[in-house]
Amino acid sequence: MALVEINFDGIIGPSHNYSGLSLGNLAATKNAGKVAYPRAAALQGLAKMRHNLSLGLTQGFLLPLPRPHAAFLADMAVSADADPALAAMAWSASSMWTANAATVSPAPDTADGRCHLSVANLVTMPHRSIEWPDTLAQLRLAFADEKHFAVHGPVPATFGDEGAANHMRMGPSHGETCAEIFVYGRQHYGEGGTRFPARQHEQASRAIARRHGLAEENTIFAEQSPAAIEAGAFHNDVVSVANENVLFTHEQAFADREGTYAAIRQKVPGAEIVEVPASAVTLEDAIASYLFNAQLLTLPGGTMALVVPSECMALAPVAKWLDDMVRGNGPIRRVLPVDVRQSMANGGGPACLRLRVVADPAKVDSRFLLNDTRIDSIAGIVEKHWPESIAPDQIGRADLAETVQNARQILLEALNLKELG
Ligand code: SUG
Repeated sequence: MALVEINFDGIIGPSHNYSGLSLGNLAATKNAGKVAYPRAAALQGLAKMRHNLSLGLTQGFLLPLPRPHAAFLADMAVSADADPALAAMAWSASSMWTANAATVSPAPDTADGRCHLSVANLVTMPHRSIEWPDTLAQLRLAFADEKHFAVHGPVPATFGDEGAANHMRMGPSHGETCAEIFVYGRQHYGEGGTRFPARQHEQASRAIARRHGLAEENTIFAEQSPAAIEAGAFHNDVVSVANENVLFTHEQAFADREGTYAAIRQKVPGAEIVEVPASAVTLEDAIASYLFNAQLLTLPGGTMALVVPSECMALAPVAKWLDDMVRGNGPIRRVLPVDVRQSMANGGGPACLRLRVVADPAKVDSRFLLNDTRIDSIAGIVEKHWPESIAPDQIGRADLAETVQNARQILLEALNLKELG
């Protein structure tokens, strides 16, 4: 069985807009009310997928969810045009950030030797809490082979779970047993307390580790530093990313920096921790550039490359740090910038846009896997049917709702995935 890392990127949906829905996500709140460009956004996402495919990597995708979410508005007893805030939630294209779709424990790590996926409940943000039923339907289809996959429902909603964005895997190679690192946040109340929500609950992470059948000796639970959450790192993947034996992280990512590094070194023989000190790149610059919301990838030849948002090149301390890193002798040998600006303006960088699944591609429903022909076909549909722009006052309008629904339907038909309609 050939286990490889497959990146499932979310196709950016036709209702992509900027509604400032995520408290603590500084880009999203800063850009609230701006005009969004769904067509350009989706084409940027597809260009990133094409880029990774051209590197020789295996690439999959997940589909946009049905929007506007009529059942949510009905449950809230409002009509689409009655309450702009609720309408924006029902219209959000936030499922594009598939790093929040599920937590994935590949077969070599689990007790029953299957790859386990737990859909994330995303309860902290109302617009994201409505994603999981449709995401689950999609995961059950893509990973329907029960001999190789176990797809779980969400953990109880009282414990917030944001999926793979707060989960890392480290070990000698993707196909071998690895340590799984779960990063959770804690709310600190009172004087000196936190303004922003901690979106990943420790108990959600622990429940997932148990249901996935992970061995205790290969599991680490680490608290995210409250300072990082305060600075706008609403998920761990805004301040850390791991691949095989390498952790690329900001000095202020974890509440207990030394303890977390020690646990990693103990459980991951040969672990290399590439730490960016705050003296070189402040937490603020790391979050503004999304330096760590990068895809750390092992290329087919074995070289490790970092796919970063192009914003990193525009911020001098970050660009310098990356340049010095590549000139040095570290494990990350290449830096590859990509333009995902439309997603970035909502706080979603290259790493947010993908869900990593280590599996044998032959066991995945092939309709969810990409090749150049399929990307061309998706891009053609986006060019023709995705709205060029969405201004805030258009959200909730019946004519735009029809355009958005129609665009998704055409995509489902072209991909032979009508059962998700
Ligand atoms: O949940 N933004 C997303 C961004 C998710 C990024 N994902 C990872 N870090 N893995 C969020 O905060 C903004 C939508 C709006 O405001 O219109 C939003 O949902």
